[in-house]
Amino acid sequence: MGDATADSGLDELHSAAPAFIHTVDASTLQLRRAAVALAALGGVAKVEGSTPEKSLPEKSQSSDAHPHQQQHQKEQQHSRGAMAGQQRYLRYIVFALVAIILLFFISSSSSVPSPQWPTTKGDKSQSVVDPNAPAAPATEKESTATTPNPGTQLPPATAKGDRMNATFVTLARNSDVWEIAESIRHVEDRFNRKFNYDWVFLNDDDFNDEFIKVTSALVSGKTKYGKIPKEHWSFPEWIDQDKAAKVRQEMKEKKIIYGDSISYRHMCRYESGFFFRHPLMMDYEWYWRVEPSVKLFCDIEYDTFKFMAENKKKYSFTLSLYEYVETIPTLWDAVKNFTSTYPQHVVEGNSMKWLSDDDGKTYNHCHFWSNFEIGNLNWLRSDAYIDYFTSLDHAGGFFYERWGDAPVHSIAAALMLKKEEIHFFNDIAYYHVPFTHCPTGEQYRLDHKCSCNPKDNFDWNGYSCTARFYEVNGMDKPAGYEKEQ
Ligand SMILES: Nc1nc2c(ncn2[C@@H]2O[C@H](COP(=O)(O)OP(=O)(O)OP(=O)(O)O)[C@@H](O)[C@H]2O)c(=O)[nH]1
Ligand SMILES: [Mg+2]
Repeated sequence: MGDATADSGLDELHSAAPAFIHTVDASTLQLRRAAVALAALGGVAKVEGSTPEKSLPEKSQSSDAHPHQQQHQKEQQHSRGAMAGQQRYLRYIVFALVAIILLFFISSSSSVPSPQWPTTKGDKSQSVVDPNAPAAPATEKESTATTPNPGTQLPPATAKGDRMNATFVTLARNSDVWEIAESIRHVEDRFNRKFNYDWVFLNDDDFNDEFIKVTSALVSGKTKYGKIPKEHWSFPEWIDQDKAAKVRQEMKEKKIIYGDSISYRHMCRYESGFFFRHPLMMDYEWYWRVEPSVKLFCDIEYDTFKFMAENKKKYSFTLSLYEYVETIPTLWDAVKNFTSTYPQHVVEGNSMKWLSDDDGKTYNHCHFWSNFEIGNLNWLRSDAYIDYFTSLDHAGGFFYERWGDAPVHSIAAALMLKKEEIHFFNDIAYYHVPFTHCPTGEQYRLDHKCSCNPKDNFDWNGYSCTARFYEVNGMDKPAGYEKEQ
């Protein structure tokens, strides 16, 4: 009986239900069915507990009344019974409606998803909302969560015109990821976001997923990741291992920086003779070398690669200084051996005066600091440069001493390029620990939103070779340089 009552009650109520009830979904309807069943049961309980007759007021029902009166009483009783039935029906409806409305609100509030608050760490979709959370990795960018920082795409390049066949290049270990991330941000913010040049990363090991994920998210151009072939990162067969090990021990005792490091030596040799020959680099004509933890302090508004090409430059620098003599005691002898074997590779109008105070007899140790370089890859791939590197490599100084790629590149540029082919980028404000190049000239610094302190500029310091570069090239030093000496 209960089921039938509930169902019939439901049918009655359904037909009388307000329109909004028809708009709810199936699960809500289930709940509402239960509510109606309850309401109907409530109605039945009421019927069983108090009959309609008993609920009506007791009037005289004497049998000796006038027949008309009896009829009247009958009619009254009949109409009272009908009224009682209507009132009862109305009560059921009201009771059931109240129950439905109550249950509807209860079920609604529990079936609508509650707002999620960003308190749970480790939940991907929430961590991007957490203002204290670390930067969202690439996979989190795919989250559908709305965040207050939705700009996940790098803005399009704004500089008009063609691009050069050029790339940034970085030699790095996986452990350098955060230091190179910092450098990339500087380069992108000050220059590359406007040009979107590619970036090649080279490593003697495989790059891991984190390195690739972090760096590719930061670079506006294409990123490419290459592994260095073993033969470019190992001891050549002509190197005497015992002799090399003895040197490392001696340099360690003398506390020469990186003096006992094998990997540093492989790195210097690789940067001197191989990076420009890596298959990934073969696609390009121009490169800009970037190391971990470097900074750019001023906006660069023009295409530096195009500048190099249009002005017939092949090599460039921002900082120059004297090399640590202990690391290159026989380098100049090896260079002289090369120039006497290949005199055709030494060009007229070169920068020998920048390298030597006595026409080439001795080396003054000036070099361009090669952690920053913008240069021409075809020059490094030329016979002249390859003969030069091969000659030095056979002399063994990368392992028997600790020749750096900076003096190796610098001597090559100074002897095998015309002096006009080497460019000093006064306008590229640059830092690599511990030296700063901050452009001389206040108006330039203001116009290009520079953030370096001119007092930190190394150029006019006695340990810099940049003043000598100006003199050798017959250039006027920038106005105001005296104040920075
Ligand atoms: N893959 C790889 N890269 C290296 C290794 N050693 C150095 N490098 C990279 O080679 C470049 C020069 O190394 P650095 O350690 O910066 O050498 P540095 O500039 O003389 O010395 P710092 O003052 O320490 O910067 C950087 O881009 C390094 O990330 C190595 O063993 N493997
Ligand atoms: Mg470095």
